Amino acid sequence: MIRYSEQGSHMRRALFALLTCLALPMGLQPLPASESLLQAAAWPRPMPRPDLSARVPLAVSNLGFQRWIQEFWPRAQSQGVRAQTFNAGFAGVQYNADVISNDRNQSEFSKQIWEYLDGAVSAGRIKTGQAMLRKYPTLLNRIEQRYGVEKEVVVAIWGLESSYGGYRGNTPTIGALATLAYDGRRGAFFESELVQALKILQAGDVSPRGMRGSWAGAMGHTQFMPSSFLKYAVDITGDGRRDIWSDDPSDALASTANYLARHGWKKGKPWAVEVRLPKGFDFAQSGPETQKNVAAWHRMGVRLVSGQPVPKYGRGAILLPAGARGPAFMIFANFEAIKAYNSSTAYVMAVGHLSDRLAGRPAIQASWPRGDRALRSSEKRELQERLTAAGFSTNGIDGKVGPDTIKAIKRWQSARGLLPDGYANTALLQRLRGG
Ligand SMILES: [Ca+2]
Repeated sequence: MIRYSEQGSHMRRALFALLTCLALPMGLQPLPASESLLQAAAWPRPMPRPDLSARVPLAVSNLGFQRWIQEFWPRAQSQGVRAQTFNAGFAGVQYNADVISNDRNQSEFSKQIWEYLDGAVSAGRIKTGQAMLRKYPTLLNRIEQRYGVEKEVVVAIWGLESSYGGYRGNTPTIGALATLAYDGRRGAFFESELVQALKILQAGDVSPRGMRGSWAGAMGHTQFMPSSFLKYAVDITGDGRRDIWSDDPSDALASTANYLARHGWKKGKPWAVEVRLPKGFDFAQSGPETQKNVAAWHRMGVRLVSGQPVPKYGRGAILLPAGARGPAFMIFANFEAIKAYNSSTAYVMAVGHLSDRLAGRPAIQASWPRGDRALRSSEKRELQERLTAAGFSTNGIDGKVGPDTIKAIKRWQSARGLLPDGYANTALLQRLRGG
């Protein structure tokens, strides 16, 4: 699922919501009639967009926003949205400044993967997940049989996406997506999602009032974006509606299993197993791009943490989420299926590990390098700039350590005769600064 980071201070969000309320004009804007919407193409271009980061009065933003909705109508219509759907969907919709404040809040600080996993796979989340397995045995077994996805994996995604339905989000989806589409940062993406959301309303799966979710447009128990809903949502209750929003999680969980199945989930295979690397392991062979059969890894001395051989699960790769000094994993095809849901390695590991714990498998055995602090995004940008300047391109400077940056680090480490584990920490940055 394509999703935005939704971390943010609840306190700050509450304060911003309060300011927003104070700035709101009394009453809601009247809904433009479809006739006026049809004239929209003849409207003059809107004024240059206000600088939203300077927190302009909301009424100004909302005026431009209402004009944008008028301009958007013919584009929606050309993609099959009917006027009745459009008007019902946009009834009372206002520019949502809170959505933009969340979108702009890219924290300078990020969590280390072990801090993320501590929270994501906490004792409380494991316990609640076990309670959910006991609460819905018939439903979960039916989903497992129909889609071929283990119930613990479906429940793990549920636990991470909405704390088992506890935090599904209460932001009206049309307003959130329209605000993001109007705002322009990734506007084309959000406009496309907005059209898909209108099509969901048109199909009758949910009412405009009932279509709610996160500020970034992710909806229901397992936080589907509208485009994913249209491709993968299913009606397992048989009432003719794919209802991922209501308290009953049946359709949402079946839809999640369908999503994983359609992204290649293989029942009976693990997402990963924790392994022990031999002394003298060639770290240049680590990373998701180097796939080998289990037998080939076995010949190189790779074993389960217990010392036993890794069972024949097919092709796998060695993942070192915290470099050579942290735990090592052999990841398999199911890792990629979870990654289709959310591409962050930390997310995939959290889903995978939570599902393992729900199935009664043990905690991660090796210890994390907990003394390492997370790099700030300014430091990550500096790291990327220095690697690129040294001839090891990171394919852009975005302040995020993704696959290209990890590859560049590994090549730089190899060229310097260092252990090429691709791990970015302060020690690596110090070495890069040292020339
Ligand atoms: Ca249903």
